Amino acid sequence: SIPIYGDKATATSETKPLTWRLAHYDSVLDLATYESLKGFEGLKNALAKSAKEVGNMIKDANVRGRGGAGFNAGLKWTFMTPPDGGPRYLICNADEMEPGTFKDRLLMERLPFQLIEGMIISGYAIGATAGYIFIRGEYIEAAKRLNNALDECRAKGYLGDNILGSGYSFDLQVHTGAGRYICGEETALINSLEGRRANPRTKPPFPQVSGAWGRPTVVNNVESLNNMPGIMLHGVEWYKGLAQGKSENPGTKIMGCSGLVNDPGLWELPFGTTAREIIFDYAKGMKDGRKLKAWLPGGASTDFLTASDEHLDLPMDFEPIMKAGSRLGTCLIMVVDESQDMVSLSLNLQKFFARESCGWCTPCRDGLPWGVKTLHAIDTGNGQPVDIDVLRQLTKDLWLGKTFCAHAPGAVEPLQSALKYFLPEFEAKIGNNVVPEEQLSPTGVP
Ligand code: L3W
Repeated sequence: SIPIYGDKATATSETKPLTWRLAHYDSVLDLATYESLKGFEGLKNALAKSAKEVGNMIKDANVRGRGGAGFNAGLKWTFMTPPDGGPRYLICNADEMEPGTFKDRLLMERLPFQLIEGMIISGYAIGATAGYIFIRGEYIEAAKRLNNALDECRAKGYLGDNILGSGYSFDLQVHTGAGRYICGEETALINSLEGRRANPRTKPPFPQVSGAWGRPTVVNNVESLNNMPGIMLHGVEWYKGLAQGKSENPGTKIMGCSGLVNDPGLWELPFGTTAREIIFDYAKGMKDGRKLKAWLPGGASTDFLTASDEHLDLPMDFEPIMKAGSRLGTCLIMVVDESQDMVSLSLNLQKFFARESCGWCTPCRDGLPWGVKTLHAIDTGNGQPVDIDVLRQLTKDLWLGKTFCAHAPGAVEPLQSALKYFLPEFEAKIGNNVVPEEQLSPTGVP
């Protein structure tokens, strides 16, 4: 059982809006219990306002996307083509497959009604005629619980025609994916939902203009959508205050830690909580006296940071982590201890990303397996000094703007930072002098 809650006395709808119900119940799986815990009160407040007012509130609240990119969710909604009488869609991106990330699963398994309430509020604001929860195929229990919750909501008039007499009609469907990481990329997700191969599409047009079946579509992450009921319940100013002066970014974030720590888990915390607090206070430090060597801030597609004070005291927040050379990503830290070998670890991660490439663009399709081969050679004692340069060049050739989507650039983030901070480990496995960077030609070859 993964801890996600605070203690009953301090976890209230105003202090831990995403998880406070879990301080009282292990999970809330029936509608009556959810309703007894302020469930659907946020929706009722929303339906009493105009769709435009609700949209403006969410935009002002600056709910930065919790899937990894941090884009203002309410601002994204404003890019939608205005209603023309045709269908418009809201999609929840529940294809959580980022290594080390398990926050959306917990939210869906334990609080399915909160996501549904968030989606009805969001659907109302954007004038969506239908909604889909695109869920990772392996999340069988979460999908089952969501479907049960949807049935109860339909029976009680929270979904379907004329919701609670408001005149707004909307229904939701759970769509299970078939287990591909690329389906988390919003346009690949849309292709998959339509029954096509999950290749990303060109942006622009963004989905808000031409999304599912060519119609205006918004794609938001599970955790982002879980924020909406609280905002409609307590207001925008309250939401901004949740940062407790630690951050310019409002609201709370499900932060987490996994790896060889004493107490891995998830905690709902204000942006700006430091990595040190998460690893050593919340996760209770390294297991069995192990020594921290490196950590990934938010999933495997972010850059490694180190055990230096400078890095450990970084606020877990979009801008400071970016400034330090990494990305906040999903904000679920993965720790690496001194006994772990950065070459083998890099190989393991690159294998995952190479396997998950959709194969659509050449740099990603061919480049990622090349990295795997090179790392495998180094890891098995068959590396050449030039391999370091090959890997470095690869991280440059697979960077943003050179590939079709963010998959390959994300994939090379842990590799480029492993080379930056832990080069001696690679050199030791090669066992020869490495050609200095200044002696390389512009192509990276000595
Ligand atoms: C209209 C513009 N809309 C951006 C919208 C866009 C999208 C959102 C974010 O990648 C990252 C990736 C993973 N007009 C717009 C606009 N939008 N500009 O804003 O867009 P973007 O392009 O910044 O990011 P993205 O393609 O959505 C997401 C990283 O997240 N990641 C992966 C997480 C994985 C999970 C999971 O398994 N569930 O969350 C972790 O860091 O690498 O870089 O909606 O349409 N001008």
